[in-house]
Amino acid sequence: MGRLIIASNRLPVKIEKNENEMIVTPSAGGLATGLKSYHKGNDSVWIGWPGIIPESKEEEKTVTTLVKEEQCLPVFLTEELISMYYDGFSNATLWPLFHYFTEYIEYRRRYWEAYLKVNEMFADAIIANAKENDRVWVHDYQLLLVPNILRKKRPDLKIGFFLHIPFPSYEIIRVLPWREEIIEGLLGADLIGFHTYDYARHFMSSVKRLLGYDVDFNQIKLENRQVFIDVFPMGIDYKKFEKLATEIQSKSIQERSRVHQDIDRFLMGMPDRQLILSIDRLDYTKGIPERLKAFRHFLKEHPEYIEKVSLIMLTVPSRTDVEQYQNLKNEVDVLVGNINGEFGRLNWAPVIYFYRSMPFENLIELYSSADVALLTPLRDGMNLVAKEYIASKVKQRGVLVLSEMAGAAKELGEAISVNPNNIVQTADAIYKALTMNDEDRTKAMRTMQRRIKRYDIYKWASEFIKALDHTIDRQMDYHARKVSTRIKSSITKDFTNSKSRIIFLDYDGTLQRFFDNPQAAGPDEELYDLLNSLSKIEHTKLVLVSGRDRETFDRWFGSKNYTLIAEHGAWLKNTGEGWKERKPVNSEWKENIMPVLESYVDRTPGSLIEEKTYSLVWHYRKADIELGALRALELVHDMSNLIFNQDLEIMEGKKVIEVKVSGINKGTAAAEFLMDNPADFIMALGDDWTDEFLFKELPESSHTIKVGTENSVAKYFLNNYKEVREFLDELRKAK
Ligand code: GDG
Repeated sequence: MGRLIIASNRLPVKIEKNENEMIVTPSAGGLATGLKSYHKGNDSVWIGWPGIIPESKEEEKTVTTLVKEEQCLPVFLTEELISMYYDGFSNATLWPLFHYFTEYIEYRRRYWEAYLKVNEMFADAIIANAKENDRVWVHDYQLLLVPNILRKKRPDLKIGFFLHIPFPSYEIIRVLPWREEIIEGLLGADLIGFHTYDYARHFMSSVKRLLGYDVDFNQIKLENRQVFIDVFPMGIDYKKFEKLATEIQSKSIQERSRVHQDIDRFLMGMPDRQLILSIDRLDYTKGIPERLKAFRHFLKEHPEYIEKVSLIMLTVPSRTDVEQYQNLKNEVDVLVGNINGEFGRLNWAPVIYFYRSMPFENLIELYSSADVALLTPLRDGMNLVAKEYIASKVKQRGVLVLSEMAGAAKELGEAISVNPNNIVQTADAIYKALTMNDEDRTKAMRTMQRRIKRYDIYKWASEFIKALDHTIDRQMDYHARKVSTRIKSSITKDFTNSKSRIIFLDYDGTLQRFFDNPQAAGPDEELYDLLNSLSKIEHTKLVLVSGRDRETFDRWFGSKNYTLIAEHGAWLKNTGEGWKERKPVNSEWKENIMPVLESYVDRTPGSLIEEKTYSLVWHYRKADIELGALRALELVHDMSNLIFNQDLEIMEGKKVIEVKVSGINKGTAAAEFLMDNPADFIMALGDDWTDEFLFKELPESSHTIKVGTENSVAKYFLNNYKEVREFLDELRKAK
């Protein structure tokens, strides 16, 4: 197992200072547990804030030495930085933004600057400790910029990132003034993991819309590398919960803790009493007031449950200095008071409310005693409490009511699902949970247990690391095919040593960049100069092979000293000759196809039709990215039916769909040309799907180069038209 550097805002240790002594205890949090075998093995290290501001240099040294024993490395932050980076940008800007609470977002430049600074501090600490080719795993929304800072300074590192909270839709993230920086920050990683596919999908859509990068399934194509996106729903230490719950259940009454005895007394106070449990940090994302309102509604609708059911609500204090959290605390206090005032009895309270945290053992006692867990966040990345409850129900006598807005809802389909904003529906769900028969409870619980047990925190961590390693293999594969200096010099050598040469060149995307308006994409002076001098080299033929119509090609290159193949091989023009039609056909078919394409133009703003002798082309480069892609799928489907039994075919290019007469392609045209013009050096460059015909038809010894990183039969690839021009320039200079 290779070395791993883990980075998260907080170190997995607790530091307590009493009198003059410092005590460090490792934390038993989920992340620390899951990563233990990676962290503690092979001289790995965990980098993060130790949760303490040292009062002197000496204290700083002591903390550093103490946490080092736990294989941790501290990043020390000042009070000012904590307030600006942590309370500020992380918790007052990103947290509400990523959880869809746009009205709470604070936009402050000073917060952003501190965030940038702390992310740089983290990256520097990582770099100072990273050996060559180490793996780095960065966690969560406080460190979104770290991957890219690392990538720039240390491209050798293998960087993974996992986001523990939701990634919001593009419509939400677009409001952030620093949205591009945030996304670029993340794209420094090789692998980015999310809890659910929805978050991954939102991220990929934002990448496309904000930065314009191509996204191909779960890969983002950058200029010189790819970023992989995947889904890893975080699990829990299942066996630990199961084991403790089993032990607790088997304890005699006298051996039980005070909390457990109180629970027993409550349950025995009346026959058929039931307990509902909720546990969360007191956070506005957790839907606590909505939950209380639903419980109140339930008691109103079902007075028969008075004295028979209580809601134990454990809310852990969180971000207590922040105004919204103080307001929320007041709101919850008032609601709990109202409900208890309205429905309570001398010996019974409908809501048993704790505003504090509890020891782990008590938590398990609550989980294993509760008949129902009522977890109703308005937004939640995952919600581990739901999984912990399931693992603790060793006798399977429990029902989970879970918000559909929690990431966990994607895996826990057997839970009773609610929209937490729907008070009536949630109240109904409480009733349904309390009245569910044993058989149904057991069946649902057992199914969920099996699933959660399988994909536990260890599996989660190992799957991520495995995917990171695999990603790196794929990056290496990618670099092996890239036209490197070594490959360039071998092609150049072959070029200079050969007696006769042919270079096939596609135009759009290969020699020139894409323009929104294809007519604006004519050659520039630099390109003319490059092509002219290449074509002047003795015994060298330049062949431009394009899907372009011959009129345009004639205008741009008609007078030049190179061969032109236009309209995917339908027309050919040798140097100094006129255009020759390779396969004469009639154009009647266009009458049927044109109205269909027009209907697509009408329904897809920004798209347009181009007519060529042998084809009709629908361009959608200027249309909305997602609408364009959707319509393209629809169009291909419609067209496949329409052209059935006709001598036509559909070609899907880059942001174009072309319906054309079949049997005509760049490959057959090139093969025909080679029969009349044999050569001992053949090279072809193209970026499009249609260029694959060309690569396939050429003799095995040819040098085939794809422009772009999509799958191709070409031997090598270059990233973009700029790299093509640079390479051609080197070639002409070599001769
Ligand atoms: C973030 C995302 C995502 C709670 N009260 C006590 C206590 N806890 C423990 C629970 C559980 C953890 O805290 C809470 O985890 P959640 O997942 O529910 O929520 P967040 O803290 O908001 O975490 C979340 C998570 O990251 C992981 O990716 O699921 O969506 O917001 O483990 O048991 N533990 C003890 N006493 C308490 O009183 N000992």
